[in-house]
Amino acid sequence: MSAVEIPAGLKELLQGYTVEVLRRRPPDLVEFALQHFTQILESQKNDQRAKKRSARPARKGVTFETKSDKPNKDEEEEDEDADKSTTSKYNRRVSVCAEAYNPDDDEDDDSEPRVVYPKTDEQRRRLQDACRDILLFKTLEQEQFSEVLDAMFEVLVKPQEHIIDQGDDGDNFYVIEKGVYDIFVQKDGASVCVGKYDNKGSFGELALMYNTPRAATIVATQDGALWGLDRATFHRLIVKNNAKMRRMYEAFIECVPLLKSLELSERMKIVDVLGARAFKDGECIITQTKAGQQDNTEVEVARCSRGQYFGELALVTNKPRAASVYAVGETKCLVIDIQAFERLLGPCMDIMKRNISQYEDQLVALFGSSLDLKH
Ligand code: 1OR
Repeated sequence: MSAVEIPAGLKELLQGYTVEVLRRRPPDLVEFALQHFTQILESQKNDQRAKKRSARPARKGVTFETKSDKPNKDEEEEDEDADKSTTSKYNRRVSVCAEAYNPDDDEDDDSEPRVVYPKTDEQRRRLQDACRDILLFKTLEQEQFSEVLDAMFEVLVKPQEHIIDQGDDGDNFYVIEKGVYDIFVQKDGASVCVGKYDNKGSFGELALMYNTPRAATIVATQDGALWGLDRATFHRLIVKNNAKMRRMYEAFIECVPLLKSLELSERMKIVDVLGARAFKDGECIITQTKAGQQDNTEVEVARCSRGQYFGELALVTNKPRAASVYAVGETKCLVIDIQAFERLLGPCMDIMKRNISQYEDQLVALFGSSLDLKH
């Protein structure tokens, strides 16, 4: 028979419980045990948090500098600006008021100091790659995006390292460059793994957007690399910009005929997934699939303008792109990816199909022959 190993601390835990039972003589031993051990757990957690706050490891390879047109801003403003040194980036905020952040309270936008972490070309390239598909960055203009990249700092993490702990105040937003990260959420007093990030994506936006405690715990499962963005810059560039763009897109979507058949709530969901892309005069936006085609001359068959749409045909029919689309002048398009298209535009499918029949009529008129676009 193998010897049974008694886990360290078990004796003390049970002794402590027994002493408390004898002292207080509770009527329900199980319920008392629950209270007693929950209290111990909570105080352990608080200790760990306090330790973490005071001894957060300095992150590698980053230096910090701030740029501002008006460096002497009022001291009573947000404490983010209080200590901008190399260590401040990972400090936890001590307190957060429960008030939700209002993106319209931006009277002092220009006086916010600009945060810049200098980067090598190689770091910037890696950062740009990691940020390419981050939804929250999609509506940024080039200049703002560049400012966000300037402000991001590299965070190297080790296996089992907690990047975020549920219940803490939000300090940074994180974009994943590499590594796998488990997501834990407290359920009935236990920490449950509810998902993971696998080498891509971002997390930590909720607490910063809504001024709430962290909603989940994020733990690295292997060596990883993240890019952090501090709370103040996240507010200034992402939250405010997204609120502004959202208002603009909401107004725009209201006047897109195709989307009129959607419920208001459905239209709002579309706003959540829109990305913006700008094209230069003559730039190709969609390329016709030319397999087996003999004649390469292109003929303009239609021109779309504000409020109209293109690119749906191949998605509806699951067929190759039937036409090329070029920008006429400087243009800006709102883009919906295929997953969101399928998920959210179902109710518009009939209208799209009806319009596809009109393409066929147009083609007959132009070329005198019918192309079966729908089947
Ligand atoms: P945060 O600032 O609250 C924790 O810090 C982050 O974990 C959070 O932002 C999200 O970016 C990320 N529920 C809440 N937060 C989540 C979840 C999540 N998943 C990732 N985060 N759920 C899991 C969904 C698979 C819901 C659990 C009930």
